[in-house]
Amino acid sequence: MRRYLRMYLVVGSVNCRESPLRVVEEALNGGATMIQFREKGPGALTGEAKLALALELQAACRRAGVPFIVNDDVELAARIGADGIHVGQDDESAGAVRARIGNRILGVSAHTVKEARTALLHGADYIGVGPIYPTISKEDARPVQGMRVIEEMRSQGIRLPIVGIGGITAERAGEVVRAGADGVAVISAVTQAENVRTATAELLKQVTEAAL
Ligand code: 3NM
Repeated sequence: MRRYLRMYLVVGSVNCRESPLRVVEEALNGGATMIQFREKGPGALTGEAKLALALELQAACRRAGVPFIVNDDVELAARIGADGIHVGQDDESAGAVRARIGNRILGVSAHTVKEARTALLHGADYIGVGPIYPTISKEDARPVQGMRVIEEMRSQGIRLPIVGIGGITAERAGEVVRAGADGVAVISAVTQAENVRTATAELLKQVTEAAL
């Protein structure tokens, strides 16, 4: 699990300046280790269009041998046979999701040590912790946490795989890993980059070097 979290791209059509398929393909070429389809925010696709895009992105991930995770939408994940699902604290309870998805990957957003412990009890395979820095990509993001929360989780004995999220750039990725994360999850640092492939590769490099 930990190696899938190194350079985890979270993406939806709303985040992309060009076709989401092209963004995902280029990120995979740059070494993205896992992809999450997060179709949220103003103008997000729904229904058949959302399904069609999910299938397109899933196919690209399969070609690359990289897990494809669906954010929040358990129905969609089940329908397409996604490799996993990521849920927040406000979404369907992680325990209920685990019961529905069997041994597929379950990711849960956790903001405190208590939420991390609960996620573990509910069978999470990893937790997403953030926002580490201010983010432009999530309207209802919680207050910025900084890296302290990751350090605190580790010092309190949370051994679950952790991916940091929120405002992470290549310059900041190393310190997130040194604080105790296994990798970084990003939207804008990759989707808004001039060159998606090289931006992804640089993030992966920073994480890998910091993990040594
Ligand atoms: N979840 P960017 S922050 C999807 O704190 C998401 O749980 C967050 O986008 C959390 O890399 C966030 O552009 C947005 O800041 C991450």
